[in-house]
Amino acid sequence: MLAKLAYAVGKDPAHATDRDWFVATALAVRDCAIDHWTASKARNQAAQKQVCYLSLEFLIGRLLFDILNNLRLTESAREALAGLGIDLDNLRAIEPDAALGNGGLGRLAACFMESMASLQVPAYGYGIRYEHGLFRQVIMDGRQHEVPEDWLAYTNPWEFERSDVIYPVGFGGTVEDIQANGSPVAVWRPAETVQAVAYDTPVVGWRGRHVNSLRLWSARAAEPLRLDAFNSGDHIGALADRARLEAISRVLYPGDASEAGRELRLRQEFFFTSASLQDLLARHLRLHGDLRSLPDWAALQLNDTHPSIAVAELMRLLVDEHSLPWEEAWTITTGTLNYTNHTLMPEALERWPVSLMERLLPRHLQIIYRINWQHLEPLVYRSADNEFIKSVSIIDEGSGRYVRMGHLAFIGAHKVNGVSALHTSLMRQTVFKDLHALYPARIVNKTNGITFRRWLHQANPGLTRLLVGELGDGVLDDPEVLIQLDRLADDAAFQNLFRNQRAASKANLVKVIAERTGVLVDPGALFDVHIKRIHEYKRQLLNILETVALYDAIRAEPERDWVPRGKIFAGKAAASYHRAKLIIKLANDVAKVVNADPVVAGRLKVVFLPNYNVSLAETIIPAADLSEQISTAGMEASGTGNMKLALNGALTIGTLDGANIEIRECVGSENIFIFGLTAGEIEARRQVGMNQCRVDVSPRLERALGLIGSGAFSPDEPHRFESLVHAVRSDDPLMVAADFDSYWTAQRGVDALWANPFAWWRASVLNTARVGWFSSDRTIREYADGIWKLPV
Ligand code: 26V
Repeated sequence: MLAKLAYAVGKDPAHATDRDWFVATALAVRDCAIDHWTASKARNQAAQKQVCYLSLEFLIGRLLFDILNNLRLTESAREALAGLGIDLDNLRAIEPDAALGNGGLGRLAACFMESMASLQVPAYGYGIRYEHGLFRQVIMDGRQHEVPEDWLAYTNPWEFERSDVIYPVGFGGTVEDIQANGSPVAVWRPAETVQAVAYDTPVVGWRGRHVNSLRLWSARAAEPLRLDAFNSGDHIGALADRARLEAISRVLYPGDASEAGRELRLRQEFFFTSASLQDLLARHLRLHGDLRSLPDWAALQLNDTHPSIAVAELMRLLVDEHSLPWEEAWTITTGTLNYTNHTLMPEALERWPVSLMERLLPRHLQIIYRINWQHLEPLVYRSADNEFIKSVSIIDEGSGRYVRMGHLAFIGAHKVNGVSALHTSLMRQTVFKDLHALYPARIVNKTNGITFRRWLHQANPGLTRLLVGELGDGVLDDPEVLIQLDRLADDAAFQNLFRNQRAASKANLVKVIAERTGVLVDPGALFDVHIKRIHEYKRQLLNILETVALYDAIRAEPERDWVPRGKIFAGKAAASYHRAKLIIKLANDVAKVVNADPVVAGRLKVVFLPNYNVSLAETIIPAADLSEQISTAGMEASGTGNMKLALNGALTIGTLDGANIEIRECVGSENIFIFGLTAGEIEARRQVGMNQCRVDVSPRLERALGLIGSGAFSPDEPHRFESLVHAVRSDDPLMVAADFDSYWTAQRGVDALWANPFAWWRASVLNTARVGWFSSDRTIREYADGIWKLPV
């Protein structure tokens, strides 16, 4: 550490800041991973099929404890630093989060990378090295403001720039058909070319047994500046091209939906997909010499449709650049690619205007047309129904012409998967119904998981020590060992120890809340936690309405023995998503009034914690008593926060949506609070048409809506929340009114269980005991077995 401080950071201990110590420590720890990394690469090359995980997002968070923990070095590092008068936990807090993702999809990619390394699955993660990750959320006067994030400002000690690994990526231009050896060949002449430069980060697996690489691409202009322009005096113009090209890897798109029509986004997608495929083919040729064996040696996973241009780009590389016949190239492509779908919401399904595709990727559009024709031709010949043909076509001609990226990915893939049992079955019944009829074996389910190393061992070391004490070291290696806790669920002494761990985490969270918001939450209160992106379908509004109704009820009968609650919200809204931002304002306005009201003091506190990110999640989750998973049924593909919270012993209050259904199967229906309409019931209502079966707004909900709508929480602007209230009262598309009463009743069931500590802590222990199945190690084994055909 001292040597790193001196020779890599260039400081002596007398002048070193905590940041200097962090960098020195990280570099020393990184050294410990390098030999494992080199050995792993040698093993990979030997004779193993490799996974390429293509993802526009990797929501990694901090890496110091990930690597220390997986190398089993945490305690020795702590001691070594203590000897130098440095506290490891202080250094931990200095590392900026690598926030190269928006939410669940990006975090899943990070969990999968960790699990693949831990299971010794040879894998490359491929993505973009954004200079600026997801914005920092600042709350001012209760409203969200976005501040640019700058994670690379003080160097990134984990990465290696590979200046020798560079690929050209073209855009625009023309396609010329020429004859070569008597056969036609398409030659794409791009109008401009940008270079993709590789940056590698080691991904250290459990006990250091295996280390994979996360390879992120950075955009660099081939020409640093146009000398002719510079020499003729146009100094700014000489640099303009460079700035424009390098903008590709400048910033993560902060929407959590695809935003078709944004050219830069399509450039990002093609940029990293093309570079990754070129890298894969170069490696394959080096090792195996013949591209026809690609499917035997590589399995590619497309994380959502963002990299789905890979279908056309792999065809282009094989046919145009490597001169393979079309049919052979198609066999290779469909034998190698796989696609994971993460949402069925129509607004979120990616489609690109044909005109944009034609301008930016003219050769790819030709290839897409040919793929589409080879896919539709048999249907046309057998005179299939016209509506059916339209619905399975890659080109959407409904109004305007668009390329449907989900269809492209589906048709080009060997397997297509959903991320929970319900979501996969809805894929078969809705968005991909007709494609599923054509390719009935293609859709498979792979229910999401989370890495227990980060979400239990690192985030909750106290609970982990308790578990190791009771169950032995094996619980660190095999999540299924947790099931042995079942027998301790009724043991009052164990319950007490379990409870003490929660109390310690709550005390810590109370401190963090006080520091960041000034609100003092009673550590003895039930911590009711709703943490995730702010989205209407996730129904933070339903929770706020219940909060207001509870506030109203406490004020009406302050003498009753109410269960004290802390309602804790956190999450970011997309910068342009006005209704989501208004929900944040409402949560803050309600918090202000409730927290200042002496009548409810000691019974109800409401908190909105700013800037939710991976690190804040690691602080909140171990302290949660109740986990809010209350999306409108059928809309949350899986959820993964639900798994993290249950693993740490929080009871779930939730709808029958996403993986909540499978969580209920594992923990038992008596250890979870389920409420609300099912996806099937909601679908039936929609069929009838909303008007015929409008729910009555119950008196309790009516009062809550009335308070919000009349400005009780926004006296400075009484109509501020009118639009939110109006939506619930009128067509209620997200079933907030329809589910309110059943949610209220479920919440009172929560109160009743809390009032019986033995029963509560029994259920809490059983949650931790029974969710071993949600380890991402299990998920990765299923991908390896069912999709990648790889031994694990
Ligand atoms: C985006 C949008 C945008 C427009 C409005 C609606 C909407 C809904 C969802 C999305 C998310 C896009 C993809 C995504 O992040 N999906 C998430 O993937 C997680 C990992 O599989 C999963 O746990 C979440 O349920 C799913 O929302």
